[in-house]
Amino acid sequence: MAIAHVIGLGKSGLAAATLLHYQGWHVIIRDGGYSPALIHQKTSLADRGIDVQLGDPLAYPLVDPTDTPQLIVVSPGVPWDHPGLLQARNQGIETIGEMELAWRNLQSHQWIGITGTNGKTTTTALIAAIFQSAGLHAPACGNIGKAACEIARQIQDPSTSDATRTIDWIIAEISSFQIESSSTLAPRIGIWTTLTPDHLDRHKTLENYAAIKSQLLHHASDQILNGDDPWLHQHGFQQWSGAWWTSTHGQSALLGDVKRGCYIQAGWVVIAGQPILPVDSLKMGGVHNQQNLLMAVMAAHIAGISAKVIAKAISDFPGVPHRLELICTWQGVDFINDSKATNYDAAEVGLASVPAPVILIAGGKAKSGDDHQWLATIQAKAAAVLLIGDAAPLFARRLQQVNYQTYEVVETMAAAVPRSMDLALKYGAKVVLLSPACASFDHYANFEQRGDDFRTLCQNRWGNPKGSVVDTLAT
Ligand code: UMA
Repeated sequence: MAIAHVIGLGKSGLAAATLLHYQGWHVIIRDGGYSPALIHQKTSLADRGIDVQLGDPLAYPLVDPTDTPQLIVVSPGVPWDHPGLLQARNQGIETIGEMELAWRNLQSHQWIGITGTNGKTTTTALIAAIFQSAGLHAPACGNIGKAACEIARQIQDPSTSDATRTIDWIIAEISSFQIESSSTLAPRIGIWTTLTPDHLDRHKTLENYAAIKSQLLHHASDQILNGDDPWLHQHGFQQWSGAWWTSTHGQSALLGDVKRGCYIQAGWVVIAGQPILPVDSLKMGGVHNQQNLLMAVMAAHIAGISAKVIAKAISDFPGVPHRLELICTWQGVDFINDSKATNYDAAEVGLASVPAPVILIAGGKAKSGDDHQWLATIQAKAAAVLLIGDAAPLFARRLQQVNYQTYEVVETMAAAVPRSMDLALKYGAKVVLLSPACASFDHYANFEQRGDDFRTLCQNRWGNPKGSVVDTLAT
């Protein structure tokens, strides 16, 4: 029996291992971690015939060469240039990412691949909602939270219902980690939302990071680019002159040789002179969400979906969990969960989109990046900042350096939520916003768990759930 190693036992690793096991491989999952949750997983996977090695240093060659795998499938969170993976490649072992494995199994279907530093989750969710409204089976997957291999497994399993097994489009949010480990991934439509420095601990330079994102677009048959993004505007035009460009600044602002694309004119989303929907039918605020809307509408138009269906889907769209998600309103104060804002740019965009004055909850595991614009927006809009997590001392220092005094180090979410209401009343704030500008791994398994904690703490105190969100992953 052919041996496959799967590196990492998170969502991607589990989905890849399950798929390969189903296809008859002898699967061994190797994970560097050793936690009670992983030990529990190992036991349940052993019952299903999948071996797990925890606390694994990930090195090749193996002590017993007869155990050498024919294939290694790598989770996105494992560095693609990990020394163990370099050793494996030097030994000639085929090494691919989980997304590449999904692509190899699903490439007979039409894909939309959405990448970019920020905006990709909302754009993905909007596209999935429009396509689903059109009666298409178009599951969202990838970085948005459902591993693409899970879909591959579902459609191959005869016990899955026929409706689930028939796929019209795959709507995949694809991170730079997933692109760099997927050399043949070639979507029908590639979308690039924004580019600002992120993940530079892994990609080293902005140029490397941009080159990885470009790869997805180069492999796509049609490209859609956000012409309002400063980096794409400056660097994308030469390279993508035949692409579909989008702009919130009207048709004359469209880039590209033929100036084709989707734009906002007189309060309407328009394509080639045809009004599609009023821009204010989208309930999510902020110019950045208008940019996401334009890219989603453009993709739907290319796929042949009618303006009527697009307009209805957008007006019904309730929002995305953890992305400026309205949790509840108490005494006129909106509590908003923007836990997905894991870097300075996303947090700045979140803060800029809500009405001032704001009580901001920020902090977690700090990331490298340029915080100047974020600090300037805090000075302009935040009445007070509550700092949580490992980044609290660093953020306190940075706020002091820009002469911002009304911050408090509260350390935990459980302390931040009640304190935020005291401060909202004191300063007449309209909004309490969790927008961390940090990864979550200091206190939480992921940003979803952090946002869920905030939501539960708010609803337990103030109930009155107001916002509801679409579960785009359910299909
Ligand atoms: N691990 C190792 N060795 C390492 C690194 C990790 O063994 O060197 C192990 C960890 O101990 C852990 C497992 O790998 O048990 C975790 O794997 P993972 O980090 O790839 O996480 P998954 O649960 O598989 O989730 C991944 C994506 N995570 C990352 O890219 C970091 C999820 O994106 C994605 O939703 C999921 O696959 C399904 O496709 C999250 C993310 O943070 C949202 N993405 C980054 C972002 O948006 O900024 C790119």
